[in-house]
Amino acid sequence: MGREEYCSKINEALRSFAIEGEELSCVPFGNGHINDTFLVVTKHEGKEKKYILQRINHEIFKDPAALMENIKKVTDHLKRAILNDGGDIKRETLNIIPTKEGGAFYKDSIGSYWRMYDYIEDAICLDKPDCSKVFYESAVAFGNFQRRLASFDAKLLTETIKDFHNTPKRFEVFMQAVSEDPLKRAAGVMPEIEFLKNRREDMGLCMKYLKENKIPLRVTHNDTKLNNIMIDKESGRGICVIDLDTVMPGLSIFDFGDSIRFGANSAVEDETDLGKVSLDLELFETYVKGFLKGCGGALTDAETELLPLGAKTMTLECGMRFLTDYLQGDTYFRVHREGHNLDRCRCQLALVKDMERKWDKMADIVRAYSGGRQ
Ligand code: ADP
Ligand code: GN1
Ligand code: MG
Repeated sequence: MGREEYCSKINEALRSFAIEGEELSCVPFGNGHINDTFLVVTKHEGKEKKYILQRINHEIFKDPAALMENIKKVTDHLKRAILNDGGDIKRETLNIIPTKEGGAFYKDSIGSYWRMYDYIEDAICLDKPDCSKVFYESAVAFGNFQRRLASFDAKLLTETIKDFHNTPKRFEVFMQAVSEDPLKRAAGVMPEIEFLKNRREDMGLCMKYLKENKIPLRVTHNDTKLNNIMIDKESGRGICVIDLDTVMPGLSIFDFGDSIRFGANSAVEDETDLGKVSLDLELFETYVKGFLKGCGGALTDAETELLPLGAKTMTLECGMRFLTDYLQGDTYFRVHREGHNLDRCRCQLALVKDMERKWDKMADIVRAYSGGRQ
């Protein structure tokens, strides 16, 4: 779609939502890899008001109506829990702006799906923690999120992406991409392919433990990157968990693990200087402490013990997903440069290597905070 056509679709979408005031601007916003996000500013009764407008990626989320139904149910549940905790429902969860007809999304004339949220004021999103307090607070917030959803009936949710964190299934898809190799890229990434093949068994362990009922299936976020949480500018607290597209039944250790993969890396997710990539053990410890506190004793002993494995599995899985996308021609994750997915993959694999070096220390840290000693 050309720029002009895209702008006309944005305007069509904007006209369909029940927003207050006259639109002043609408600009691309945030660093998400999946949806198209815009910051919309309007003027209402002399005051500026901000909204988030998003075009839902319906190549990836095949049933946006069911997805929005999930978000409606989850945010309604969260609002009750937040009120119970004495919190502020305007700032501590996403608030859907309805269309003028009362719907949760708008389908435009070419079949794209749009939604709007209230903009969460005086809060920021980070791609790297700027201090350990921020990371601690994000851990508490993701832990709280899990605790607040513990009483939510998982059967009410549609699986928005099938087998999202089914790592063995992801491995099969990866191997298929290697054998089909549509862009003839596999020859250039043999060390990465071998690295992943050598860890096939390790990366299937969490799903094996789930099958054997060693760990429970819960309602989880499934995409717990630091930039999926809003940090209050004044207090530095993790005020609101956002990006609820993948809230589905899942593993607590994967929510923990994805946060570690992203936020406890001493480098950014797409760092090309692999010498800078390492697991920051202080940040790891900080997150363990905050997450266990937020979960409020809800995790079983087995889940707690498996936190390091959750971190390693999410890092391997994410590296494998980036490589799969690179082999398939960069059709899933938004890329900003040639070889971007390969850079992201190499960074994840370097982080896995460092986790393997620090494995005993990771286990010691978790042990020190388990048993309610946080
Ligand atoms: P994606 O699925 O593409 O990652 P997100 O829902 O995470 O999309 O949104 C992308 C970015 O937009 C976030 O990282 C955040 O910076 C910003 N954002 C999203 N929702 C809000 C909101 N309600 N208020 C303020 N900023 C938001
Ligand atoms: C995507 O949507 P975003 O940018 O928060 C992806 C996650 C990956 C992440 C890697 C729906 O997250 O699973 O871990 O990129 N989301 C989806 O940065 O695939
Ligand atoms: Mg996001």
